[in-house]
Amino acid sequence: MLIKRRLGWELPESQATPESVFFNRRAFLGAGAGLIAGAALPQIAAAQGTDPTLDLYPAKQNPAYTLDRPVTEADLAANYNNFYEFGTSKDVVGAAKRLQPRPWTIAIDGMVEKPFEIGFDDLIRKIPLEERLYRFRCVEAWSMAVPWTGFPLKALVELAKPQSGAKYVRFETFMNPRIAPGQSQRWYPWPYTEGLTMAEATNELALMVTGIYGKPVPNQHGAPLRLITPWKYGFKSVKSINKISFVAERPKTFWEGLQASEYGFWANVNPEVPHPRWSQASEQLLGSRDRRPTLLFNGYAEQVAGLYKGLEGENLYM
Ligand SMILES: Nc1nc2c(c(=O)[nH]1)N[C@H]1C(S)=C(S)[C@@H](COP(=O)(O)O)O[C@H]1N2
Ligand SMILES: [Mo]
Repeated sequence: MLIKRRLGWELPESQATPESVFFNRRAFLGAGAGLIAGAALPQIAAAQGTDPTLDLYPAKQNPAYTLDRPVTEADLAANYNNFYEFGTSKDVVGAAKRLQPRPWTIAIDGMVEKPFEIGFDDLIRKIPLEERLYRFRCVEAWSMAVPWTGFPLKALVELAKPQSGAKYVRFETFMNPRIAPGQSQRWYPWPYTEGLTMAEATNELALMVTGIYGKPVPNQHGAPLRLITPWKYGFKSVKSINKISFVAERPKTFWEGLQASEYGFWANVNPEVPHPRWSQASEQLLGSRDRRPTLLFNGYAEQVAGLYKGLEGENLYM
């Protein structure tokens, strides 16, 4: 049980990992419990049926990301969700219990040096985790502020080794109507897909999330792996990802497929550009009477405004 089993499709670590990431990881393990304990703990956890990544939490907080508002209560965030695979109400906790986040394999394909699949529990140990406090703004004009745990998407892009022709990253959620009843509703363009330009994907803010409030991410928040792009409306932050593709053409996203006149590819937060059916000027903080003015790029203009130079002709804010 303590011997790490390597499945046929798994690359030896030194092959799959760029050197910088590989050496970071060794430094990371060396600083922590040590190589032997670091490798054994998850195996024991898996055998006991507990989450095999518990030993990675809580991760060290990155002090570069600070908030201008209180952190939303964990219970509130965990009980007010959008996860259409499990229903269109905000109360999906019960239905989402059917999601099985183990075993979980992520396919990396498209325009990469060599497509591969990787188990989530292997992936999470290839890149050091950190905690970040981010604002989060849903297109429906409510917002929250939460501590996410994860790693920069940029590190995963480096691991994937995209070819120069790759211009976009496309993310896909699992597809299984037997566990996700919403996926039986044929008028939705399942599976849920999202996309970013390469420049967006390699921006320091784009985070692959594995945890929230210092623990592995629970099902309703998108276990075991989701995206968080805090300068964009929440629907870009696709949950329960099992495929990441590097492509030349701009991917058609789930919400665009459903209603292109209301939900576009870019979806950058902008208080001055209303949704066709409501204003985006202010937002309701979850769990508070406080309505706040919405901030351009959700307050992250300094980090991301430069990504959109020369794209002024596009529908950047819906
Ligand atoms: N697969 C999937 N991802 C999704 C959604 C969804 O319905 N399915 N909803 C999106 C929307 S609209 C929002 S606001 C956020 C909500 O994330 P949270 O429930 O963790 O707060 O998830 C996004 N990611
Ligand atoms: Mo949303």
